[in-house]
Amino acid sequence: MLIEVCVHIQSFAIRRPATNLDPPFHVGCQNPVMNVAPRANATLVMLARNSDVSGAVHSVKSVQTQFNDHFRYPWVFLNDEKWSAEFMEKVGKAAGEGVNVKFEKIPRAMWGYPEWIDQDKARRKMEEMERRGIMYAGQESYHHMCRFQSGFFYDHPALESYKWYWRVEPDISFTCAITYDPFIEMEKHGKKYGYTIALWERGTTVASLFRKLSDYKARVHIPSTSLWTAMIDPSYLPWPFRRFLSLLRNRDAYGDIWNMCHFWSNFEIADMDFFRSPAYRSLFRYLDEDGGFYYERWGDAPVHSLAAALLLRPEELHHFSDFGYIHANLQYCTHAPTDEARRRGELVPMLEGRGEELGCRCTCDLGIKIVEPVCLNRIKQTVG
Ligand SMILES: Nc1nc2c(ncn2[C@@H]2O[C@H](COP(=O)(O)OP(=O)(O)OP(=O)(O)O)[C@@H](O)[C@H]2O)c(=O)[nH]1
Ligand SMILES: *[C@@H]1O[C@H](CO)[C@@H](O)[C@H](O)[C@H]1NC(C)=O
Ligand SMILES: [Mg+2]
Repeated sequence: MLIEVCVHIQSFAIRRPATNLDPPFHVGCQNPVMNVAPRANATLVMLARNSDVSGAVHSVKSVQTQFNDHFRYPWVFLNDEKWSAEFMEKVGKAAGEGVNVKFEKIPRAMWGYPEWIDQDKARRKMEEMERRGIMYAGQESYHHMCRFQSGFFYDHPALESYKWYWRVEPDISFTCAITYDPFIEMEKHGKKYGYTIALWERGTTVASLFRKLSDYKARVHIPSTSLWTAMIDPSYLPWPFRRFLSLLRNRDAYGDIWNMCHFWSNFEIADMDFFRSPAYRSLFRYLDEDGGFYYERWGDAPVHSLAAALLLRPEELHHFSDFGYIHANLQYCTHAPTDEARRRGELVPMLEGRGEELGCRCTCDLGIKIVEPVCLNRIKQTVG
């Protein structure tokens, strides 16, 4: 049994490729800014409410200052309700002159319960989750939002004509200057999905999501990539006892558990044609019919992440290791504080491969928690 357990655990080890398949696109500052190539078929996208106006202005200013003043990609703002004059005026002004800005409404069919959902059951489950302290679970609109961001945004008429998007949320900041065009680089390097933060999801929000996807994977015969394996922690119980663990949440039918690692989707630069592919659409339909967007609180972050792990090759993902980023009370930082430096409030730049400095004119905020790179390290084993 001991040997069986060792062999089982060993089968989850990730074999690192011999060369780094996902180095940063550029290191340091590009001087002059690399904005002379024709623009990509791309747009910046923000989903927001009218009440998010000040956070939206903050985010737009940050993206404009660090990147888009030099590149002038258009913005699309999406809302399930009519935009207020105040939002359009303030946010439009933050984007500045010479940038195309659209304020769009989300069609009814993309936001709200599909007909097969038992709404009484959904409300009952939401109250139950709320009582158990699952954040936002009692808020119906949050569930609609997660479902929209999982399976509909890429079909919105205002986004249909674009291939690439950069998702921006209210109240985020970019803490480095971005002096090259990430869309062009993604295209050039055959990338489909880009992220900056990888972290742990709260298991209670998505109790059955991993099991459903794992069963789907078996049913439609999707082979395991190293990225899928990187999302799993093997069970230490020997066969045949292991499979009884499958009754617990976030486990697959064999009893192994999702390690809860996922990409934080509030920043994403991705190819919408990936989400529009028959493979992703059929995966989303399968999840949507299950009802977990309402009976549980499936977020679009774990859905995007596990779908990417299932359907993409590891080298089709890109870690924007040079994009310092703050969302709410967490950040990804290109500069690591050493103990000594922390006392003096100083930061030491992280070096990439050949000893070159990551990022350009980065300023990390020592007052904001830096996400531990545990998930990041596990995932990055798949590319080098
Ligand atoms: N139009 C609209 N946008 C929404 C609604 N609920 C959430 N959003 C947007 O969806 C995104 C995510 O919502 P947040 O409330 O930030 O949720 P979160 O990022 O999971 O959690 P936080 O850690 O609180 O930021 C933000 O861009 C919100 O503006 C809604 O009911 N209507
Ligand atoms: C942009 O991308 C979309 C989606 O792939 C495509 O339908 C459209 O034709 C592209 N537009 C241009 C100008 O290439
Ligand atoms: Mg948010």
